[in-house]
Amino acid sequence: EKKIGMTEAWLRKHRLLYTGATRHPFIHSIRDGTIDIAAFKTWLAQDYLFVRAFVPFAASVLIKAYKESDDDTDIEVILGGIASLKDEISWFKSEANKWGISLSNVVPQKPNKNYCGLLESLMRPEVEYTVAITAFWAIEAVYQESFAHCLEEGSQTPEELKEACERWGNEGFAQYCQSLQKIANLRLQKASDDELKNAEVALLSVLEHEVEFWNMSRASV
Ligand code: HMH
Repeated sequence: EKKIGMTEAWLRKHRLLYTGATRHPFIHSIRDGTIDIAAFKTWLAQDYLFVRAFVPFAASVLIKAYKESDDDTDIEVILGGIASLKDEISWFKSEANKWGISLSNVVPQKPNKNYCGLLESLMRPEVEYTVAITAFWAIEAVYQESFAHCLEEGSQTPEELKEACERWGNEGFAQYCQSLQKIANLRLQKASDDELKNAEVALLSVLEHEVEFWNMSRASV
């Protein structure tokens, strides 16, 4: 029998919060086709700003991996993630165009600002690699789990939203998230009590901000 990793143990421990982040009413409304398109548009514009802030955070995780990891493959996994962010930003632009949204005029809402503030705080050099990679994994995993749910058998996701769901719900993204989780688990196995505590706090912060981000999108209609 395979011993479960720390991240799996934490997701069990904080199951309610994790479910809140990955099975949010916003996600349910995509999946059952009742979503108000205005809410989707708000999400799209706000998430574009979030992703722009996520790039330097990802770069900071890469720097920490370079300095602190003894496993070369960590860099490759993180670099792959950064490379797909370039593609993601282009996708946001063309998707915004499709919906008639001007991204240059978007103002970040409070929950978005707060979430970007968390990213900023995790970018500080004194934040350990173990803590940063745990947060990085959690941020990606929430989107993977959420959007994959919209594509499962029996879902009634509107055709025009399927491409968005595919971005994070596809099998390749799922594997990338698993690679990040594996890295986090290996680091957490060797972490000090203090690092463990900080990583768990970071995970909880990510989950809370994700819930607020969905709430924001939904409240906009
Ligand atoms: C709010 N969380 C949010 N936006 C994203 N694009 C992701 C996670 C995944 O990259």
